[in-house]
Amino acid sequence: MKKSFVCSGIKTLSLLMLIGVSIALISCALIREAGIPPTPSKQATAGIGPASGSDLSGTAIFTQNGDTITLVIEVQDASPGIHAVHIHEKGDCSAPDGTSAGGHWNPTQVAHGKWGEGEFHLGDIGNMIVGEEGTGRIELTTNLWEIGTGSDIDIVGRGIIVHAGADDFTSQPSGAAGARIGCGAIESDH
Ligand SMILES: [Cu+2]
Ligand SMILES: [Zn+2]
Repeated sequence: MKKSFVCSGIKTLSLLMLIGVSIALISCALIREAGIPPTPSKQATAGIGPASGSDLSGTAIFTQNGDTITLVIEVQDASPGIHAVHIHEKGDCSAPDGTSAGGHWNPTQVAHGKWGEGEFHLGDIGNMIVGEEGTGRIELTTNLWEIGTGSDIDIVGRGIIVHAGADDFTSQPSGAAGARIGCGAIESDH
């Protein structure tokens, strides 16, 4: 009687230990999975050069994580003030005034507007403030674009345009932002 009681105790203890070890192993696996930061799956960049006689230069970097793309645009040697920034149809900066980049990139065929409010072009990035030192930065995170998929909402092959003036977000078709003082073609990084 005593022996079998001890044996059943050991059996129960073994079972509990097995369950405990299993829980610990599963927990470790789950923690490890959750702890891995998502690696950037795709990136695209545009080197922004001067247009319409400006001295402006800069970069636009698109980085994708999962379904989300973060765009960071930085410019130097720009005139102080508010400058509209858009994605235009074509990654063609061959014209000195940047007009070769075409109109606003508008794959969803809606009215020009302000990003995130009502109707807006997928290229309507917004206004960038440039300080006295001539530098400006604008950041945007979205799941409305794709990188390198060849779809209608793929930003690769499009153009980044920086304007002389501010976007009023209402004038059609492009916000009355004035001359094009910066231009860059968006290219996929491999
Ligand atoms: Cu524009
Ligand atoms: Zn627009």
